[in-house]
Amino acid sequence: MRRCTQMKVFVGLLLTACSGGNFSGGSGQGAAPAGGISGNESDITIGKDDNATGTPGEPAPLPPVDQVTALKEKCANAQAASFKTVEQTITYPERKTCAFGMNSNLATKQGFVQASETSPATLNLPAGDICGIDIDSPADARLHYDDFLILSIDSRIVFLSNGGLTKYLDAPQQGILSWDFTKVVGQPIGNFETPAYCLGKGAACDLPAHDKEGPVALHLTANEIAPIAAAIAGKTTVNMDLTATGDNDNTDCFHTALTVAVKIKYIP
Ligand SMILES: [Ca+2]
Ligand SMILES: [Ca+2]
Repeated sequence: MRRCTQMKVFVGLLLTACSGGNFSGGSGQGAAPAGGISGNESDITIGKDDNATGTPGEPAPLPPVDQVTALKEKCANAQAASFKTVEQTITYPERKTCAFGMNSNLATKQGFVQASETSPATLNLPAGDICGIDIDSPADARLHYDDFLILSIDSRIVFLSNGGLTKYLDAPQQGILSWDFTKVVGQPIGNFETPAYCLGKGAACDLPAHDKEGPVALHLTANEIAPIAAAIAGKTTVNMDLTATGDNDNTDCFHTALTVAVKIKYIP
């Protein structure tokens, strides 16, 4: 299964690269390796630069609260001129149908979370302290999905389109929920129309409801993103995956193609 996932990542990158012009200047791609070979001794830390060998789906552990608080304060107190931004365009191609009864998926069962399928992507990280992440589809995008959709960065949930499923997950740590399909598989959905969970109560979070079409707009400030930012500090890339779930229908584990611009604000 891991081999398949890695191959999907590889193919996804090829597709993105071949589509041309999607990377806005490739600044994100250029910045990350530059930081990695800077020779800064603080970069040479065990476990910090091992994205390629890390276990897929295993998030970097959240650092202690005081470290996260320090990052929030650094972001809050920085002069406007100290911030830089990198932008990357990620396209998740359309995907359809659940492989019911395969891998971690159960057989079909109406009204239960029986299956999930993931469209993987890789987010390039700049070298520095991340103070905000904006994720925007084009305003006229018509994202549509069935049953539910989860966007995660390093397996930390950015949004989960049915907030009712959060009760099956581990309790949030520092306000951060982690996506773990093994925790929700086989659980009753309850209400298909429960509103979405989004990271950060105060953050802008727009996404279409179940069985609706619309754009995606998520604007995460340091207040929301700092625990994740501190956890992934030192990495040059991180998984940013889109997962769709299903209960029993042929039309499940479905999402339309989604293109998002990911703008990362950081202090070099
Ligand atoms: Ca159904
Ligand atoms: Ca369904």
